[in-house]
Amino acid sequence: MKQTFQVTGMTCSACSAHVEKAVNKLEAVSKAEVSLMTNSMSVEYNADAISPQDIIHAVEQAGYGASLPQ
Ligand code: 9UX
Repeated sequence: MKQTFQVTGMTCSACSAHVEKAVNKLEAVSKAEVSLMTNSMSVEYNADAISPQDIIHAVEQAGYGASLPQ
């Protein structure tokens, strides 16, 4: 499935690359695209294998914040 997240804590373009890399590293993720402009991230992943919380955790492990859109 495809899910959009809000991302916090990114200030430069290397930040967005870090977040993208951390999420793309997850086995169940086929594509993660981060936008620094809109502080958002689009993720295509296998929902049978991981949950949005797992993706949020990966972002947090990389030193940033993520949440589902309000
Ligand atoms: Mo840029 Mo982001 O120098 O954690 S990589 S601020």
